[in-house]
Amino acid sequence: MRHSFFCIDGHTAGNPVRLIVGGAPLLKGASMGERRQDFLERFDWIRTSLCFEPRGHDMMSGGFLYPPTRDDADCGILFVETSGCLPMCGHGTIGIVTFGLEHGLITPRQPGRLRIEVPAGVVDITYSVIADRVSSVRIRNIPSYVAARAIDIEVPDFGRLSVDVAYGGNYYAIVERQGPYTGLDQLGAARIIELSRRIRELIREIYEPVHPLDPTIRGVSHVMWTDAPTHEDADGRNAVFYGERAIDRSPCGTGTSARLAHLAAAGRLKVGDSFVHESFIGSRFVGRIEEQTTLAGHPAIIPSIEGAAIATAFNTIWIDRSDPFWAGFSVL
Ligand code: PYC
Repeated sequence: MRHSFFCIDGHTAGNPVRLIVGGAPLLKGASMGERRQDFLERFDWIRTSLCFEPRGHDMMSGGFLYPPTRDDADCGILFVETSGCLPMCGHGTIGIVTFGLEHGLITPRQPGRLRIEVPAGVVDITYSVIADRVSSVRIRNIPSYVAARAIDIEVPDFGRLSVDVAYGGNYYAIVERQGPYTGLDQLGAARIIELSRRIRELIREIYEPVHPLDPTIRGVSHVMWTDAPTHEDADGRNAVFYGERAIDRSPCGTGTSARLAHLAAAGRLKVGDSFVHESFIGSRFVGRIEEQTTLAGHPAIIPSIEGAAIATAFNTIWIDRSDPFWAGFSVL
């Protein structure tokens, strides 16, 4: 049996985005959060087939557009990635909105504005168009907060680290320069991946953050290493690890949101401040603290992230059950 998925492929600030236009399964659920659970229970093979090798790779990420479950939203997004179905994905939203608008798949009620339902909540979008191309997308993201501070871990073959955990749509272990960590370039990509996997495991053994309003969102999934910027116009640089072998090529939208909450909680940024975040490959998002708020009693912020995406291909992918690798694989 052959399943066909028509996709628009592209990237946001260098990180892949695969918008799966044709072949989305019908999902049960009264919210995008419930539909995410249904997808994970019944259709996760679609994610693994389209994201892992041989049809994808370690960084593959994307999503489906769905009709929203609420009247005040223009559309819904379900994210798929090598690491799972994320509650929210910033670079993915920028890409999906860009490709969706450029190809007539999303019709805004008000030009330049969209309201999108994602599993983590509702995000408001503003975007600019130049000559039929979406030139930038700004996401006003969900409430972001610091979940834990100063978790001490001993990382074998590296040293002792004190790590904070913050939420920006996913839970991030944030590692700032300290002791054995002297900067991204000193570590290099292969070592960042190796250490991040260990750090995530060590944190998972002792601490599990749970979203105060949605217990299906839980656990540290991503590790963010922070550093000084290399570009004059940037305020900080990061390497965000996800899945089993990926470093985000973009500055990471939910990671930037978590970092903004982290810096605000430490008094290093305040409402109205911008923070230009540089990725491991030098691409940039502009983050901003829009508002101070609370999330079930936790001090929180509403961050926004702005970036741009480029479509690179139409891609019809077949999944044929007679292919021994129909469900995808990953080499660790
Ligand atoms: O942009 O939010 C993001 C993201 C999550 C994982 C990779 N990118």
